[in-house]
Amino acid sequence: MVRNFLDLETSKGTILIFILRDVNFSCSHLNNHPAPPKGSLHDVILLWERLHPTPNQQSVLNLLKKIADSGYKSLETFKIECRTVPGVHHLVRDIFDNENIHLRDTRTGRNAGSKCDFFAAWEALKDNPGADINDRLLTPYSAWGVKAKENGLLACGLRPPQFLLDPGVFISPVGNGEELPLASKDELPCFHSIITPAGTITDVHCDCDIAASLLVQLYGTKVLFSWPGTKANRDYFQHSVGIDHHLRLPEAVSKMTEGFKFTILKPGDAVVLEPGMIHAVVSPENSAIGCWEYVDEKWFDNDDIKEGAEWIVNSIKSRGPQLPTDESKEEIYNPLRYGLSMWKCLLQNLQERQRGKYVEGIRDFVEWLEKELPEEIIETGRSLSADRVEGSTPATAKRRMQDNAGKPTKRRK
Ligand SMILES: O=C(O)CCC(=O)C(=O)O
Repeated sequence: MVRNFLDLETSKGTILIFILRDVNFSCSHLNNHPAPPKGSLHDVILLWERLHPTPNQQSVLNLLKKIADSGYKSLETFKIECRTVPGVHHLVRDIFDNENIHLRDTRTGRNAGSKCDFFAAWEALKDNPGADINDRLLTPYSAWGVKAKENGLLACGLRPPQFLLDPGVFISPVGNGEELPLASKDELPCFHSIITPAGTITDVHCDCDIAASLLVQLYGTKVLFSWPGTKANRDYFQHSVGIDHHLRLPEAVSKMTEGFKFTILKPGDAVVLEPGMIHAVVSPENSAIGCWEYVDEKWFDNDDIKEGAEWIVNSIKSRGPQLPTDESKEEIYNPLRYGLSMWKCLLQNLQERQRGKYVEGIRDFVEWLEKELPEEIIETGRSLSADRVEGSTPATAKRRMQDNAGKPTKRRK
């Protein structure tokens, strides 16, 4: 089946096949087409069997087969609306329009590589998913923190679901744990993507215990393994906090059974990663997922956020001065510092709009967390990338995002 951007640009017939086979975004010009079949675990296994049989690929293949035999539950997914179906050409433009993207060797987890390295392996695996990734010329790299730009994914007019546009929700305008000063709070929300070649397996990790992500599958297939941050799961996961490559996926699936979900994501599927959700993602084929990061005042209807924050603060502190080898002090606190900045922005918004219900609870939480984090972490913040969201303007950003969905985007010269 055709799924590359060169073919897309040279054959109208190919474009039609691509849309029918791969896409189930809710797009105005696609409304008359029947929904494509939902991806099954059987399809995922077939895709995975095509990969070069490294020990890691074999262990995930065995895991997929075990899950197929034992049955599984999935997270709730919903559709995201867009004006134009995202294609590889949007991803390519975003990759080149971002000066700094983060590239990670999918075999070692090391941050390294160039855009050339990324595309060499991406193209090789598209043509031949079974290519031997031990060949140094096709080491696969995943690209993450790739911000949507005007001629890239922003041109697709992806419409966030209504609940994200509520005034009690704050969507980060920076993404990826970057520094988020209060002065940036009215900038346009950031949508950024993670682009992974076939065979990518992430660590079992938790993005943030005090903020959520809304993930939107953009291209290809990804499979999400997830666990809620319950006491039992956290007790098990605690020793992996801040340590990359610590907990193996098969071990996590067999040991953390509480609330385990296995979710196959096809283009157009969206899913919420709740605060504190432990997860891992595997990519059976070249694929991309996009993300909005946010906080929501309604979480203060119960104590979960405070409890999650206490748990992670205590987990970090229990390590004493001896931090895990692959995280610096800044890095291990970064998700908390970043989440805290989002809560401060939301608090400011709520105060400006005189929405009183949750203000006191959020203010107490912010003050408490500020005392818990080392001073230098709060003061300096760590900037992971120099690139900022393009086209950001003050004040009406969120409303504009809603208004603009469905309208043509001005092209950049
Ligand atoms: O898309 C992927 O491969 C990884 C996504 C992920 O783990 C995340 O968004 O935290």
